[in-house]
Amino acid sequence: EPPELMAKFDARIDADGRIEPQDWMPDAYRKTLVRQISQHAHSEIVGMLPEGNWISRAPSLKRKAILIAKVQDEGGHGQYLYSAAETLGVSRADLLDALHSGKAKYSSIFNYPTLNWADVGTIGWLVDGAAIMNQVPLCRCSYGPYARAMIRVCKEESFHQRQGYEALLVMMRGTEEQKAMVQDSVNRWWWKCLAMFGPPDADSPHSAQGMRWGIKRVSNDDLRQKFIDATVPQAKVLGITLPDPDLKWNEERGHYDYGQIDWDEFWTTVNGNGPCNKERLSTRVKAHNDGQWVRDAALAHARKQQQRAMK
Ligand code: FAQ
Repeated sequence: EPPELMAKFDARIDADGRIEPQDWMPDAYRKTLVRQISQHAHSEIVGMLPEGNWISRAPSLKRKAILIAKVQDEGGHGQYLYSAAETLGVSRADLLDALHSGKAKYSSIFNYPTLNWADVGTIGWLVDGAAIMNQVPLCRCSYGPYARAMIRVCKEESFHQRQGYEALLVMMRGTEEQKAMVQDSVNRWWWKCLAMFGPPDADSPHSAQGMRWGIKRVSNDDLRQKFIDATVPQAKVLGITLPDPDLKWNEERGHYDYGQIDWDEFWTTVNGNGPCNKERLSTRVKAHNDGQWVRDAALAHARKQQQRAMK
């Protein structure tokens, strides 16, 4: 790498400046961003599936309209993120190939099933809640296009989080069966959401470099702790119990202590063997193949427009 360009890049990072697509950047920085942004894009697109399963079974017209809008937003987030990744010189088609062939990662959380209607509320409250906690610092990421995409994404995620929490509040004011459904749902999702923030800092190979480059602003463990501290009071208002006997306020630390996350189960899921990995991937591949005619038609239309403009 040319030393004078490297020095200029380092100085920009040290001054907390932004790197833009036309700027010189070290190869490893580019690769890290392509890895993270594409994994993030894939998560948004695969993340449409668990909740999408409930659109046809939503309990009212209002809930159905909200859920359709929410799932569409996630599709939109995937589009902004693929566009941000393309500014780094990779093609969307190649990124999608990597997803569809099972080579690319996406968030572990989307490999668990949505078993009851409360899961839709819990995903909004906890999964979108965890996503916001992780994404707000990414609005200050050193790579301009990613940081800017995150601003709009975070605004939409806030709506998602509130609609989920509100749906659960309504259920908690309902019948005993409804309350039990919410508790069952939170029991199943709580620990998986804590794992969304990634492995403990000591076992996170990319953290040190990501922090040095200003891609990561807050560590995996610090974000996890912030999420727990913010969520415990919300669980109290809701009237549910978080499924962790070790969850206790620690006066000295000024944070909640919490129990052990099952990292073996996390890695099993990340490595393709969670409860729904195969189903999610095959649904995604089918959706992509079924949409081929739309992409063909859009390209044919664009070609025609271009020919007309040249006449
Ligand atoms: N799942 O060294 P680190 C959403 C992998 S929110 C699967 O700590 P890093 C919204 C990691 O990739 C979810 N894999 O890595 C929504 C790496 O593997 P690699 C998406 C995970 O990058 C809500 C290895 O472990 N959000 O979609 C996970 O510094 C509701 C070592 O880890 C983002 O992607 C995991 N949970 O930190 C949509 C946010 N955690 O690549 C629909 C952007 C770690 O070496 C419905 N990403 N791994 O093979 C990030 O902030 C970071 O990439 C982290 C991981 C924090 C996820």
